[in-house]
Amino acid sequence: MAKAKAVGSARSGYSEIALSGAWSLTSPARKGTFGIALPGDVHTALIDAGEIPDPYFGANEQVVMWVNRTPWTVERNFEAAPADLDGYLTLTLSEVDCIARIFLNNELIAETDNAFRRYDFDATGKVLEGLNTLRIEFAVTRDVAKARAEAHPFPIPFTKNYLTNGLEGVHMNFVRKVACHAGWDWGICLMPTGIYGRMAIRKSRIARQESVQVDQAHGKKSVELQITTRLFAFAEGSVEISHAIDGQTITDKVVVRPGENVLVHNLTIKNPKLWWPNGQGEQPLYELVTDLEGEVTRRRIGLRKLEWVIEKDEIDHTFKVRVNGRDITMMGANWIPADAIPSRITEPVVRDLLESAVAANMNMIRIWGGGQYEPDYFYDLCDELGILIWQDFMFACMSYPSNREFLDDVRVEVTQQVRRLSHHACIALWCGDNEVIGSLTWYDETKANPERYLANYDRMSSMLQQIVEDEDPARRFWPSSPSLGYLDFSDGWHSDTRGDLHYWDVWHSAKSFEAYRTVNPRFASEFGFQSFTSMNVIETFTNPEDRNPSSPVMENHQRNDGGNARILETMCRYFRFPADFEQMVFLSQIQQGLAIKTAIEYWRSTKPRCMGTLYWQINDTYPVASWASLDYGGQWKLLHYMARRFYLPVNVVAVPDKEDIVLKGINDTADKVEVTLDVQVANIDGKSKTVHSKRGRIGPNAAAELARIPLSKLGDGDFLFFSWTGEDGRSLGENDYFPRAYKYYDLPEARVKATWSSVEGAPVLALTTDRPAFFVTASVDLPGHFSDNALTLLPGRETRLTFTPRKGAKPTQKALSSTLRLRHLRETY
Ligand code: BMA
Repeated sequence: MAKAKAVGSARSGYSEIALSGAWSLTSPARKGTFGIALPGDVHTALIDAGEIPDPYFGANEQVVMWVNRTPWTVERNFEAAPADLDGYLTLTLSEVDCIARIFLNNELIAETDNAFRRYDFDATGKVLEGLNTLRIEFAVTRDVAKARAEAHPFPIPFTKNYLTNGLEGVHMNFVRKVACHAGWDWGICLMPTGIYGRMAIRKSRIARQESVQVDQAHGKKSVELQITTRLFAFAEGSVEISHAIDGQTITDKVVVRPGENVLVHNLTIKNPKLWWPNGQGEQPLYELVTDLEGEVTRRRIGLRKLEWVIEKDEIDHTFKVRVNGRDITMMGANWIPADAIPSRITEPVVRDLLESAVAANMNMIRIWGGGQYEPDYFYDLCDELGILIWQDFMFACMSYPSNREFLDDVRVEVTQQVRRLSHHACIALWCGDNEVIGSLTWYDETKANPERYLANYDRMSSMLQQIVEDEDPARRFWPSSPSLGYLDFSDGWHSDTRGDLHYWDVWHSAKSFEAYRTVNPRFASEFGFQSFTSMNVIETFTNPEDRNPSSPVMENHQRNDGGNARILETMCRYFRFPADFEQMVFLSQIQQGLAIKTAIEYWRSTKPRCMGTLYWQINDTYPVASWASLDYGGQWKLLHYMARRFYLPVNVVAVPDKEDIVLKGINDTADKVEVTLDVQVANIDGKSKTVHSKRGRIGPNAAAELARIPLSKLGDGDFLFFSWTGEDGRSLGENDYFPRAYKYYDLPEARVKATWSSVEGAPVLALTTDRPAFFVTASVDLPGHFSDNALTLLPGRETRLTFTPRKGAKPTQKALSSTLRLRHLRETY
């Protein structure tokens, strides 16, 4: 029997019996008892017990599908000492996934229904001295969802986004659970069951903490903090609470009454050290310690004034972020849950992914509405790393019910989430949903009765808006992504004068990459292009005979109908066809990088019109062909290397303009910059001539034309190669531009040479070439990433790369050298 550990001290009045740890797992429908670690999920327990194979391998998705059609029960014993019981008890369970009945000592004491909520059940008088048994019985979510959908007065279609590979589909709009658990157009369908959040029995003398929120009002040299604490009191009485921050402590004795009590305290921080997004300044954090009679919570507060500026301008309306008075262009990507198997979402995994975002010069991540509200450590990491968060509420791509019961449940969910997260400096925007407005035009049912579904939509949307206005008035609510504004239900996939844009015509409608330059978004919050996941990742889920783009296994690991064909067909448009499977995988990543580079370089160059680009998507939930720039597991695909360059704060990009190629300087810093731009017309035979070499100036936070090269200067086999240096002569970057598709160039068979050396003990890889070589990419079979990749190498120049191993790893020079692999475009055919 597991013995529960009590925390807190008897004197303080607060203590906890932790319920995390070893539980047993059974099913009324199956034989056997297994162990399960909670917080955790059933799939992980069954994998560990050898009951199911790796769901990510081959086509095992269907092999393990029975798991989510089975009801599961978890159970454990715990002991309570007299000291654990001399107060009021709360059973706190959060992220219970999903519909469950909770039995304490065989008595049904509570039910859960919503994986996005924290449940606090009164367990006073129900926990016995000595041995207790807690049992949680989970229903089969898909069956409950179906029954609810059938009982609803009119049909509400669920998203068909994930119905590839013969999947049955789940009415995910009738249950509050991570929508992509049922699969998505990049996601496996596992429909996991489990508990992923806090699990404890909390003993309070009279009251417990519910939430602590911190509002900031910025003055000239000080910040006023308003700390709003919600307590739940079981009885009337007096309690003592304190808040300590920056060397100041407020202690207050208050009389509480049964139910919710709201306390407000004010503090002034003088000479505040301001928090800035990545690339704009530091991220100082002040620790706020709240102590309610021994129940201690800690929050880290970044002091910054954040505004989302939506104002009329000569185009239509701005859509931009202003931090501490400075307009800042958002650069980043969309985030989906870090793994399809919830137990695998851990702090180190998430930290690694977010650090890769920062390494690619990103300053914003959008947490997409078909995934989850992320755990506390996610937002702590973003505060620490300077990543702003566009936070969707969890609704995506379909209509949801708007009856009283559903809205009441969502009201609690969203109120709790806003109260949990609002103190974080990183949260920039609350957004109602992902693509729900647009989805009204996707389904036969919604198209046949648009008034009904629009009215249904507005009930939820207006409730979400009111919650944000009431709970976090300093932050903006944005109705949907994409949206054109308040009560504006027009097409956010093409209008580019206001609001945020999802531009999908290049991937989903097979338009050319140049089509990205036909739209001029104010803020592009989604656009993407797929590639295959890297070869070493493909090897983890295939047998050698599966390594073919139209094999059943590769098609199973492509969840967007026709996706592999789209990748291959696009290759025919831009490249010569690759020689074999491995080269095709590599070329697919070149192609993906090129598509997104085309979009982002152009949109950034239109600044201040466009003040944000978030490509779809940064991560994967399992190994799959997708739009992600990081492989499942965190390895950098070529797009991620290219993102680091196209998101450079001081960048120079080529934009075709009729008969010219315009070289535009982009400056995202708050100071003006002077760069010396050197432009060469280079030929694939290795010859080049300088056509421009001049100093140019780019104002603070601006884009400016630095040079204009007539296209007529470029003959057959020519391309532009340009580099720029700062005032101190230091190289700031290099870039190139091919006026025609690569397939039209007779690329030479370049021999790229790599030499390792050691600089201050760190391994450095020097690359040279005898002829021009493109998208030169070094890789090693070790976790980590190079300082750069997907490089253009010209003869007579040396490019040096360093390798950053993942935390904790210390690769030997031998391991680096023996696993080094170089690839480049010419080698693919
Ligand atoms: C979007 C997203 C997701 C989807 C992606 C790719 O618009 O919101 O629903 O995965 O497109 O199709």
